[in-house]
Parts: sequence; C-alpha cells; structure tokens
Amino acid sequence: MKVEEKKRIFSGMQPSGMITLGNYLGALKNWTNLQDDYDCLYCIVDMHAITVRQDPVKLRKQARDLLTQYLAVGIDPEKNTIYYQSHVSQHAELGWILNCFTYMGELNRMTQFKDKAAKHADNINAGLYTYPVLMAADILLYQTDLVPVGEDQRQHLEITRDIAGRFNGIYGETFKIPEAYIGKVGARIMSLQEPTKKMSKSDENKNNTILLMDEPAVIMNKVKRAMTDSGSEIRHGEDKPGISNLLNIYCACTGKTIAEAEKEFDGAGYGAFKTAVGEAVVAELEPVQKRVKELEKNKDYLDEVIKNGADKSTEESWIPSCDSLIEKMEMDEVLCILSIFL
Ligand code: AQP
Repeated sequence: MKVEEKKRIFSGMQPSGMITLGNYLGALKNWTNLQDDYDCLYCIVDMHAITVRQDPVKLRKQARDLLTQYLAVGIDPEKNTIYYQSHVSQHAELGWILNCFTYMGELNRMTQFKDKAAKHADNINAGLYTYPVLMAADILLYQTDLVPVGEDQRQHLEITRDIAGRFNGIYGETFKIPEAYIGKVGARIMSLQEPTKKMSKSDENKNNTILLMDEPAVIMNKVKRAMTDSGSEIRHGEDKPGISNLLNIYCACTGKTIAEAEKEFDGAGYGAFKTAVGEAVVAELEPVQKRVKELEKNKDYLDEVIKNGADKSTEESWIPSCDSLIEKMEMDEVLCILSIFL
C-alpha cells in the first residue's frame, strides 16, 4: 500500500518576550493539534526578534524558555522538528535572495511594519522593514504547504505567496505556494485594557496581557480589571470589543461556541462572567505551567532537543545551499536566452 506523504507545516514564534495567551490560543494550541496529521517544523525565530533592540542575555533566555514552552504544550520533538532559526544559515541566505524579488511598494503596505515603526520610532531599521521577506524565506525554505498563524500574520503570508509566485514565474516552478491556516477560535486575542488592539508579548503595560506563565491569582486579577463596555449584556458584537474579547478567550479555553457562552451568561453580571473567564484561563494554563517547571529541571534534555533540532532542520531545508538556487537561476537564464534563438 502506498504511504501517502504528509503535508508540511512551518510556523514560528519570536522569543521577543514572555509568550501571551494570544500567542498560545492563536498559534501554539493549534500547533499541537496538527502534529499527528502533518510533517511539522516549529521554529524559534530569534533572528526576527532582533528587528527590535534586545538584550542578548535576555534574548538567549527567552529563546530557551520558548523552546521549553513549545515542549510543555505538547509539541513532541520526536514527531516534529523544533529548532532555532539562527542555527540554520539558509534562512538568512534565502532571505537575501528573496529581497531581490520583493518590491518596496509591497513592503510599504505591511501594517505590522507601520505599527512597529510607530512603536520603535528611534530604531526603524532595514531589518524591521524587510521582516516579511525573512519570514517568506523561513516558509519557502521547506516547501511548506500550510502555515498556522494568528490573523495578524495573514498579510505576511500573502506577500510570501506573491514573492514565491513571482520567482516561479521568472525561473520556473521552484517554490511551493503555501496556504495560511488560521484557527476558527483564538485567532485574534485582544489587549485586556485596550481591546481594539491585539494582545502582544512586547506590550509594556502588563495589565494588557495574560502571560502563559502568569500565576492563577495574577490571571484572575488581570481578567477582573479587564476593560468592559457600556451596558451589562454578555454579548458578542462590534460595539462590545471588551466583552467580545473575553467571550473569545472563554470559548477558546473551554471549547464552547459563542452562542453557547452567550446563553450560559444570559442575565449574569460582568463580575460573575469575568470570574468564569479567569477560571477557564487558569484551568487551561495550569497544566502547561506545571510541565514547564518540570522540563526546566532537565537541562540535558533541553540541550539535546536544541542540538537535534538544528541537525534535523538543516537536513530538511529544501535548498542545501543558496549556491544551488543561484545555480538554478543561472541555468534558467541560459535556457531563457537560448530559447530566444531557437
Ligand atoms: N493577540 C494574538 N491573538 C492570536 N494570535 C496571536 N499571535 C500573536 N499575537 C496574537 C500569533 O502568535 C504567533 C507568534 O507570533 P510572533 O512571536 O512571531 O510575533 P507577533 O505576531 O508579532 O506576536 P506578538 O506577541 O505581538 O509579539 P511582539 O510583541 O514581539 O510583536 C503568530 O502566529 C501570531 O499570529
């Protein structure tokens, strides 16, 4: 019987801070659900993290913490490839090549660049601007079929598809065109105090985010203080960003639908609702936190996962070296020129 080849998944997360409930519900939780059906590469994208200023010692710790959290949510290093982006030089090499196939007009439209440039006005560097090109290289390097991301990354996925299509159009079928995989729930978790802006790990206001490693009392307190809307109804709607966000969080943690949750809290006050949301988050995160603490004690195991991940991902990179891609481009150029004369 022919064994059907599994489709390939690539996704990554920046070690730019302690990960949030948004990162967990929008990305990590989906990753664990996909690992049996797909061939998955889960990367710690440390080179992306340096597009904003980082303290090297902290960055190194955050990268290791992130790896531990990948494992703690249940991503199995035997089934998946878990690795640091900076351990595989082809990411940067392919990033450079793809820069030459990306237009500034396209990069000018990227909303994440605009947001981050506004946030880091003293350090609007070229890396921040070309961040989506490095992300395209991350994905295209492994002939990826699917990229599970939160809603905020959809635009970067689109530009990846455009760059790959452009390259293929000039040099023949080279890169697989990837699709975004965006979960139905938890795809966009918003800030607790400013629910029209997304929850982000680099947010300086700690009351805006729930961290994966926040203690239960801290979680309960942050949810209780979350911004709510006028009126007293527990209802999902554009006019109720605060309550809608809490409903999304509740549903993503409990597996209930919005309609079920609205029915459950029909007539309940904001206080009782917030307590239920906080408890649902605590119940979701507590087992992960426990596992993180266990894993942290096992330094040798973590070192081994990092080492094996670097070897495995380097082997799986579709382009053994960027020389070979340039060689292919030269070959196609020659064929192109020949075809003019034939
Ligand atoms: N609020 C969110 N809701 C749902 N999904 C989210 N993701 C991020 N924030 C939310 C998803 O998490 C994955 C990892 O993202 P990243 O670390 O590569 O960068 P990011 O999207 O820029 O995440 P942050 O938390 O906002 O980081 P900083 O503050 O450093 O910029 C992605 O799949 C993302 O969609």
